[in-house]
Amino acid sequence: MKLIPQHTDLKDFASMAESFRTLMTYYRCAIMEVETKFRVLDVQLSLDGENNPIETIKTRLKRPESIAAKVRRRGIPFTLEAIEQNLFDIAGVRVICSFPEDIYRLADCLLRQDDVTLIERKDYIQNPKPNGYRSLHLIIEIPIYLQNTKRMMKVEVQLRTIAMDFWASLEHKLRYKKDLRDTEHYDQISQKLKACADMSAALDSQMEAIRNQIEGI
Ligand code: 0O2
Repeated sequence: MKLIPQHTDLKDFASMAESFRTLMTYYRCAIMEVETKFRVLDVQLSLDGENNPIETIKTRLKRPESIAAKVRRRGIPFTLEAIEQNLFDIAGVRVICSFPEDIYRLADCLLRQDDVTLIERKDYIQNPKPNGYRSLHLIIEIPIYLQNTKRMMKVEVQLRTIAMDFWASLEHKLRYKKDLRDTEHYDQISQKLKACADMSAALDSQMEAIRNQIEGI
């Protein structure tokens, strides 16, 4: 179904808006499912005598304006089907961990669950972006159970340490505050941000080494 075809009358528009709202509700349900999976893993892993591996979980549903902007940018048709098939980050779950090792342990536990299908994995921890951005990104598909049916939904999961999240949040804030791309400051600021990313990576590995040393005592 076209989202907003030409010559749409008010009744058609209301029905399209309703379909969009329904789809967004399904994504919200998928977010709840994935968040619960992580909360369960957090509790269970802490039972094994370890500290809780998860510090925080943040979730977000992509805003309609951001969906529209991405659809336009990618040249995707403005239909609900095309949006669902092509945009994998409408539902987002960000899991903030204490240590890098926890990220991989949680990701493995999640992907071993038999109702979770991995669609795509991008490891920006092993292979950071040139600007220094680090995180493990997973696109997964999970079922949500509705009144009479089961529906498969895609969710983007980003796993990061506190240090990775600190850097990414500030970099995002600074980057979007002002478009510096065409200014003389761009290269210098990029270099400074990259240096901060390297420091945060070093901090992560030192804190992890201390944790492992303490656990070995
Ligand atoms: P928001 O509001 O966080 O969702 P795509 O999003 O698929 O078009 P790409 O590059 O294939 O683009 O996706 P990728 O690499 O998986 O990264 C998408 C998301 O990761 C971004 O979402 C950010 O959340 C985060 N991210 C990726 N690179 C950076 C970076 O350099 N700095 C920061 N701070 N975050 C980054 P959105 O859609 O940009 O925004």
